Amino acid sequence: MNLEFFEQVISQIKEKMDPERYMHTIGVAYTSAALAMNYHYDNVDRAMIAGLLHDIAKCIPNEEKVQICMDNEIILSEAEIENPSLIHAKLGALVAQQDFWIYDVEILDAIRSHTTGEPNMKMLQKIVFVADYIEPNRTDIIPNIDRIQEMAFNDLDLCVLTILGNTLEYLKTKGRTIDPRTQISYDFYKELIDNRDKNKEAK
Ligand code: DGI
Ligand code: FE
Ligand code: FE
Repeated sequence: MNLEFFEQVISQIKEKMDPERYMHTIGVAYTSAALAMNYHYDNVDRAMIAGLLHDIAKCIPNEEKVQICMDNEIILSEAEIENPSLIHAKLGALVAQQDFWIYDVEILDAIRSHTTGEPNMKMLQKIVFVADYIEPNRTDIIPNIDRIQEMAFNDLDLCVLTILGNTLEYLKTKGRTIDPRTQISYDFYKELIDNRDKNKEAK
């Protein structure tokens, strides 16, 4: 572990974030590390860094988020224009590069996909996506969180599907716009789990 780099990242995120977001970030970092060890992901440090930086763009005011994307020729989807808070995922990948010199594609992809998910995610993307939802400092009230935390360590794909399903359900009850990426990710993992179950039955 490059301790100096970790300490630098931690002190910078603490400066950029409000205390609640900072607590959540530390929670996502250690939960990502725990999941990485659980699934024998080859690089626990990488998981920690991805967890530490996943919400790095969250505390940038929305108008500024849009402006920075325009300045950097980052194309925004309709859903992002309607809900600028969604932008923090792709913008986070840019900030990680520009301010933290992170060029590791696995880390950048994990930051980029952490809010909506993505079909066929790589291990680190799934780890950060799940850690973001289950980390113990989250103040949102999540139904059945104990069961989802347990599932995270036993069946990562099913856990991704469960989280996407809960998110869609939540967005529907709140009447919020659904980003097509969230729906596409759900459909992908639904089919994956359905096929897996069918194959199990056939055996
Ligand atoms: O940044 P965090 O709060 O830690 O977590 P996050 O990046 O997963 O963002 C959570 C919010 O994102 C949550 O309120 C649900 C919302 N979200 C996820 N998918 C969609 C979405 N919001 C809209 N409008 N549409 C989506 O498809
Ligand atoms: Fe986020
Ligand atoms: Fe988060």
